[in-house]
This record gives sequence, structure tokens and C-alpha cells, in this order.
Amino acid sequence: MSTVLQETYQPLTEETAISLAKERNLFSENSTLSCTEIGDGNLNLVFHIKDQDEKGIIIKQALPYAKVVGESWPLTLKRATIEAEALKLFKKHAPDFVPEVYYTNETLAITIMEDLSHLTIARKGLIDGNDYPLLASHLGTYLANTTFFTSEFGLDKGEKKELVGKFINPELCKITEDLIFSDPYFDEETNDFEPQLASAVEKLWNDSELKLQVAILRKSFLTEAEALLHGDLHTGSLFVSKEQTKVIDPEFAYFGPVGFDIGQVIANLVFQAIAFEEKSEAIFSHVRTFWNVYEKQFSILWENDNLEPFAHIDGFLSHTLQKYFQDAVGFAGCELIRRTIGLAHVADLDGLPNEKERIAAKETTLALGRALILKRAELTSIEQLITFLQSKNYE
Ligand code: SR1
Ligand code: MG
Repeated sequence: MSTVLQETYQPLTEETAISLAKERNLFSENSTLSCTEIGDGNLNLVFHIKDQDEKGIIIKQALPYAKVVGESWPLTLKRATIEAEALKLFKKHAPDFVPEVYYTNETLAITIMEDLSHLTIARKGLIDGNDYPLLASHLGTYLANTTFFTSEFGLDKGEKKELVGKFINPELCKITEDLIFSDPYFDEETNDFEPQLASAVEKLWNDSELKLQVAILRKSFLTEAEALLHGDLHTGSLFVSKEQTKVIDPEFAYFGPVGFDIGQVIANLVFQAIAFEEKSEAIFSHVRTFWNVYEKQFSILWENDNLEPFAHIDGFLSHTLQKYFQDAVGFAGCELIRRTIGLAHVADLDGLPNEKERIAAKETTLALGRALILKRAELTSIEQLITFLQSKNYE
């Protein structure tokens, strides 16, 4: 048997990744394989292996620490298993939008999956000026299916409780609790922002009205096990083309409030609208489509597949959607703020070459983030949200 598979945990190299692919018989015997490490995220190694005919696979391996910080920040390898299990479950409920998993190995913390290298990471594609006309509706359908069929509306109650246990993900949730829901609101070492933003940031730190609302959203993230979330659904977790969308990287998956995933999608689209003003109307239209498709698809599933005895009581569906929407507005606000001044930034903003424009864009994301958190009770419909975004007056 193989050397790679007999070992205890070791980070793969391009050479051992090829050995592993051969050991698993993922290519025909006489193939000539090449491998490149392509991981550009914050946490993992990602190997792209292909044969002479360009047929490929991806091997993703968790590192025992957060790559973005280094070995001083240890991180559980269990996240690889959570990610693989989430991919399989999401694939079941949204088959068109999730890559296929071929093999997993807990000791090595690896997942071998479908090669998506013909697609582009959405954040990069959007920054490069491409438009993805189906992205918003694909995401609406993906999220409606996954959040319905992993909630008690679409899942047997006992089965749901078992799944909640299976997806307990304390280490990765703590990253979110700290980096999204706590550190940006205090003078913490993890924060990272330009000196020109210091006075705006200090204003946030002293804003007790805002801090109360963030505390409420944080409590929701900590306590509300509504459905299995992706947990990190930003545009860097999406592979896209004009025709296809694939959602990757659910290592932060856990049972949480549905609005969290929805809010991350909205916020990461909005970064584009703020960074590239000329695109703002097109992006707002994607935000509208995303929510409208989510609402429509969720409502269809509710009508046809709901297991709840109260499913057809007047008002219950609209109450549920209203809650998801208003939570999403607040969570979007938190994502806008943390990606501007917290540890993990976005290239949409950081990549703006003109310093004055970059700082102005960041002041806007901070003001908008704050406004969304504080105004979420008033922003009760997608049209109200879009009108507010268009107003560009976020004070
Ligand atoms: C230490 S991890 C920093 C960020 O990267 C991940 O993709 C998540 O967004 C996390 O908050
Ligand atoms: Mg990721």
C-alpha cells in the first residue's frame, strides 16, 4: 500500500499529492500527471492535478494552523471532515451548484473533489470586470434548497437534531465570533486598517447603540440553529462562469441563522458596487434577483415539502422570510465592517490603486455597514433595501 496513505498527518507537497492521486487510482495507470498548489485562501493547501489530456482533480488539505497568520494560530484538522460532509449534503439538495466529492481521508485532512479549474473565482472575475448573469439566481436557488432542506421545515425533527450534533464546529465558529462579531468593535490586535480610517474606527468603538445591535446579531449567530449554513459564503467561495456557479469551501458549516449566509452574499456583492461605482446599478439588480429567487424558491418548497404542522397557517411563511431578510441585512452590515477594518480583507477594496478612492470606498463600507445593522428593523423589503443602497446616503 501507499506511502502517503500510511503516514500520519503530513502536509502534502506537489509530489506527494501526485502519489496520492495514483494510489487512489484516480487516473489511468499510464497517465502523465502534473500538479500545482493553487491555494490562495486564508487556511488551506489546494492542489490541482491533471493528466496529459487536461483531465483533473482537486485535492484540498487542511493545515493545522491558519495559513493567513502562521503556525502561531493552531486550527483543528476536523474542519476538513466538516467541509466534506457539508459538500455532500449540499450536493444532495442543490446538485447543480456543488462540486462532487470523490474521496476523503480524516488523518490527512484531505478532500479530493471535482476539478473546477475551467471556472473562475467570482471575486476575481468580478474585480476583472466580468459579469455573471446567472450568479444571483443560482445562489438564490442554492441557498433556498440548502436552508429549507436542512431546517425543520424540510427535515425530520430527529434527523435535524442528529445533524446539528454532527456539524458542531466550535473552532471555526469561534473565528467568526471573534473576527466578525467582536474584534472590529474593540481595539484588538487582529484589526487591520489604514491610519486614515482611525477616527472613523474609533467612532465605531465608541458607538454603544451599534454595539448593542452587534451583540444581538452575535447572540443570534451563537444560538439560533435554524439550518445548516455554509458559514463563509463570500465571493471567494464561488467558482463561476457565465453559465455555471459552484459553491465551494464550506469548512465553516454549522447550524446557524439563515440570514447569516444570505447577508454574506449581499455584502460581498455590495463591495463591488462600492468599489466600482459605475457597476452599482448592475450589482444592486443582482442583489434584488438573488433575494427574489431565494424567496420564490423557498416559498415553493414550503408549499410542497413542508413537514411542519403549522406550515399552512396564514402568515407563518411571510414571518419566516421576513425574519431571514432582516437578519440578513444586519449580518451584511457586520460583514461590510469586518472586511474593511478586521483581520481578513477583500481584494475588491484593498486592490483599489488610488489611495484617496480606496479610503473613500472604505469609509462608505463602514458607514453602510453601520446603517444596515441599525436600520434592519425598518428595511423590511428588498425594494426598501435597494432604494436605501441607491440613496448613497448612509449616515
Ligand atoms: C483566520 S480565517 C480569516 C477568514 O478567512 C475565512 O475565509 C473566513 O472568512 C475567516 O473569517
Ligand atoms: Mg474559505
